Amino acid sequence: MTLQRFGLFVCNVTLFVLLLLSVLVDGEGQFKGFRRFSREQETNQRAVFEQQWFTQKLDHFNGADTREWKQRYFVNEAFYRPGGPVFLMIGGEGPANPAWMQSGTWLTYAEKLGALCLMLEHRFYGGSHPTIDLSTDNLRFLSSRQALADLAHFRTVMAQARGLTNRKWVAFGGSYPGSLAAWFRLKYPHLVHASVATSAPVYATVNFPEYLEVVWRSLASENAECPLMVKKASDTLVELLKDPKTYDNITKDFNLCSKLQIQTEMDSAYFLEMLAGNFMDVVQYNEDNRGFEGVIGTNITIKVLCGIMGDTSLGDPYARYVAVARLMMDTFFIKCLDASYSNCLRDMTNTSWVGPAAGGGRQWVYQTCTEFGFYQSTDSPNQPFTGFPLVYHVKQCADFYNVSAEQLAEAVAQTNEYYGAYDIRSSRIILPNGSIDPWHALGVTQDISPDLPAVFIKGTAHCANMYPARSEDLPQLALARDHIFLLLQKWLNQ
Ligand SMILES: *[C@@H]1O[C@H](CO)[C@@H](O)[C@H](O)[C@H]1NC(C)=O
Ligand SMILES: *[C@@H]1O[C@H](CO)[C@@H](O)[C@H](O)[C@H]1NC(C)=O
Ligand SMILES: *[C@@H]1O[C@H](CO)[C@@H](O)[C@H](O)[C@H]1NC(C)=O
Ligand SMILES: *[C@@H]1O[C@H](CO)[C@@H](O)[C@H](O)[C@H]1NC(C)=O
Ligand SMILES: CC(=O)N[C@H]1CO[C@H](CO)[C@@H](O)[C@@H]1O
Repeated sequence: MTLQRFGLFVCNVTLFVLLLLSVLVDGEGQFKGFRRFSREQETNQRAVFEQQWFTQKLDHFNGADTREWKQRYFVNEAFYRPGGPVFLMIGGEGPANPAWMQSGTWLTYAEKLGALCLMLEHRFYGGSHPTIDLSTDNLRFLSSRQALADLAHFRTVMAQARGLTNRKWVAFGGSYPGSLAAWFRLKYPHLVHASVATSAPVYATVNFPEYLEVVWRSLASENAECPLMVKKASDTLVELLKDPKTYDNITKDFNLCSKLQIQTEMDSAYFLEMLAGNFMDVVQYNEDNRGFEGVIGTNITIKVLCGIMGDTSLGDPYARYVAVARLMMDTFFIKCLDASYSNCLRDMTNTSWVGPAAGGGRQWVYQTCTEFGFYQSTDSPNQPFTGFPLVYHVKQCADFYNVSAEQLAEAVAQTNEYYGAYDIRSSRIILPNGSIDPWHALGVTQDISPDLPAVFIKGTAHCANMYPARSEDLPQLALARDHIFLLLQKWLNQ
């Protein structure tokens, strides 16, 4: 129940947020999910875009293993003109949201180019269940490599079935699926002609302290005092946590579900990260247009949070920090904050498909422990928060999946070895990034070559260019969308 504002009852929203894929997933399921709204919407949309099911292999890398399962996908043929290209939207770390079959910038491109549009849900998320449960043993079939092989097989079979083998296929994705879009083109160049890899973290790293450095800068771009006030408040809270006599007050201040108990460093780190998560989420998605996905609370922006942090009538910076937490709880209908790491541990180790973290939290954190890291630690001095260092994140891998720090480090190194990290050797991949999105720190921010262009969007957040255009969009965002279109148009003529 922690940050159920994200619809997932998982710990550590921010991890998810991370990529959270924002995209396809209904908000990262986890983070942005706001499932209670999107569910209703999904039902309406399903009437138009029926979910369909595709037979996949459980293990693409073992010819002797013949087990199969059904993967969910969606089709929109409304824009297709015979001879046109095929657009493939890649699902990520949450349920694939059919809202994307109805709106989104990729559809405006599809309309102009006469493209057939497909969206494939990622294995282990949403309704795509390769195994009977989410036991750690079964999760070994969850990886980006298996996901890319799913995409390759789907691409091949769909092309044969629909006579699209000679059409040009273009992959789209944002956040983690953005990385998959780049890697799909990289690893399967014969199957995909071009990719748009939005807000894609292509460099895997166990420790990702730069995330919070960008949060500092993004808050400061609103108002130089703002991150200083956040830091003051966070420091005050850390001091209070040293004295158990303050716990009754803290419990009341933040409306905790039960009296605060700090027995281990994990308990305090979990609580501190949850509160910092309010700022991380808002910065990552500042002023975007996720509302079309059914996401609520998109009017809580950096400006709103910095307004509260600068409002002396609310009391000292700590009192303003409390006000921010209260605003988030009200906005997302959270009755009380569950600050207990042991509850988080209980939820994250529940292996049922209907369990409390099955919306994607258990699966995504598994991927971070076995492929990517991406831990948004407080290990840098140039950021506002204290108290959730790398060890806290690494310990979760052991607690949830029995993955050691050494295994984690080796897995992350292997990911970079396999995909090449920043050194992408490919062509026809567009790499957009937003300057206030903390994820740009792991993305490609400069053209690698004329054929691997970065598209820099000053002042926008995570995946902004993928959402449907609005009249209030920054001019540079509108220009970026046009620029991407022109590149695609050019490449489709090659
Ligand atoms: C708890 O809050 C009350 C009211 O603000 C304050 O008077 C009291 O000193 C606080 N208690 C502790 C232990 O900080
Ligand atoms: C955000 O929108 C909701 C619903 O329209 C409204 O109740 C709330 O006051 C708004 N919050 C802010 C900070 O603008
Ligand atoms: C896992 O979650 C489900 C659904 O909430 C619940 O029924 C089940 O008892 C949980 N399993 C364990 C082992 O806690
Ligand atoms: C955890 O992993 C270690 C080594 O990888 C293994 O020896 C041990 O049996 C595992 N423990 C559990 C509970 O699975
Ligand atoms: C914030 C950031 O890293 N922006 C970069 C995005 O990519 C462009 C290249 O197109 C760079 O100039 C920006 O510095």
